[in-house]
Amino acid sequence: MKELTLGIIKPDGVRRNLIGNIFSRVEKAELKIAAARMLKLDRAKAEGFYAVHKARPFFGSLVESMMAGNIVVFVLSGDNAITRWRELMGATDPSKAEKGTIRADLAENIERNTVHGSDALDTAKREVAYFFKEDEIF
Ligand code: IDP
Ligand code: MG
Repeated sequence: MKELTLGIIKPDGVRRNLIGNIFSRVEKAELKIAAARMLKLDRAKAEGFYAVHKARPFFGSLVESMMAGNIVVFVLSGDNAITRWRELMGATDPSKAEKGTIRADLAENIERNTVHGSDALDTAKREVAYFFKEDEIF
């Protein structure tokens, strides 16, 4: 099934010049970049994005790390794009992620883990709409 999913290159990834490396992996996997933009999150926007994690002990620190610098938000489209992008990313904790995944190869630690990806159809819908209008997605 053709899906849209939201990806983010987090501040640690942008700061370490990894945009091209990450987009190159996306292209090699034959996912289509249907929208992309660089921006910096303010506190309200970062907290709103991660609202599901509000009760977690790491929430405050996660929000700070997402506000620490520029990010690149993008939409991927393709068959099973949600799962395929999660597979490219690897597990949340880079020390547990499979070799060859973005997080295993590039991430700094479990919090500054370089990339985000939506985890299901409903969250993908919400997250894509959180950053992009329909007429910005190609
Ligand atoms: P995901 O990004 O792989 O979907 P989630 O469980 O949704 O992982 O967590 C969202 C983000 O919160 C993670 O990408 C990571 O930046 C941060 N995070 C998750 N678990 C921890 C933790 O145990 N310590 C610190 N940060 C965490
Ligand atoms: Mg998640």
